[in-house]
Amino acid sequence: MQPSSSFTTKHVLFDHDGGVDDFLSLLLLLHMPHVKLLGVSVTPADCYLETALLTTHKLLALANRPDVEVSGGNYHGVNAFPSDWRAKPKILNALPTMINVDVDAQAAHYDDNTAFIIRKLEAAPDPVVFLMTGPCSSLVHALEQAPTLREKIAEVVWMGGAVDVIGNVKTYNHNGTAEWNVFWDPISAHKLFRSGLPITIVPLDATNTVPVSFDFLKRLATQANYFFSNLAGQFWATTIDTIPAYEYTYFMWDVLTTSYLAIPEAFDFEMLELEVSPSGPSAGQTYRKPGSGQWVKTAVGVRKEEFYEFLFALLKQDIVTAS
Ligand code: AGV
Ligand code: CA
Repeated sequence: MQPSSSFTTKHVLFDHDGGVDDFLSLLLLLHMPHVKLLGVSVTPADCYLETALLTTHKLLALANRPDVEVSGGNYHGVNAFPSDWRAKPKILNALPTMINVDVDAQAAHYDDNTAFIIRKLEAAPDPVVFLMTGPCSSLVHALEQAPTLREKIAEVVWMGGAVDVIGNVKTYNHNGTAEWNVFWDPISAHKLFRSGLPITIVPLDATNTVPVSFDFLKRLATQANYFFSNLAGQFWATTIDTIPAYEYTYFMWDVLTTSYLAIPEAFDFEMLELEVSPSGPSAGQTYRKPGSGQWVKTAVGVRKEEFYEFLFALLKQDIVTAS
């Protein structure tokens, strides 16, 4: 299914953390006709920042969108991602389609994405959708510095949380209830869920239903004559080595979350009152707190076929020559 062109334009600020599905999310955003991408901020969480900035710039170059500004963050959360996960997306820059894409050497410099977010929100003509496919620290820190800019945010859309399912953090001193994007900086997440901002989350409750499967990749490969289907297939292939352990299986976490911007009607939502544990063995857990939590629009399911058809159709579009 194609995204409906009758949608009004959405101004989107995108904050990602450099995982493979974060980059697939960037590809999707660049294909959505109703999305005006105002900027990309990279939080150095599930990645190494230099590599992630390079990949971001290479993808923008391939999509002929070097005009989209990019900024990296310099805050590091309290619970670091495992090094092997952070190093994994380095493969992306070595793929034949990516390795010779020339980007400015400046692309890999350290930066202050908090100032960047503030500047972009100030400049936005209308309230924006703030899409986060990594931890929420950058947004929370930006709003702490410039609280009035919350008026410039129409909706926060976040891949984060595990409400009625177990988490995907498996590490020392933790009871397994948290999802990684929340766990990386549970203190910021705790603040976000007390901010009163309009928040939509796509937690593991929804993403667990969409693992990256061989069947999906096989079908995508049948349309590999389309440039971006081919590229996306190469990206996804790098994630497949971890099946079948649950904690290590690659799901369409960020891809599903980003698709919400185009096919909201394919999702089932519940309004839930939620809170986040800021510390302790359950740090980063997103739990129900009836009566005193923050109301959060929570994705609890998706019509899978609709979602997959949407991906197949979108990745057939050619944006290489678009200006
Ligand atoms: O918890 C899901 C988040 C998503 O934003 N990330 C990966 C996605 O980009 C962390 C994560 C959980 N399990 C992982 C993760 C795994 N097996 N490999 C890499 N990252
Ligand atoms: Ca991510």
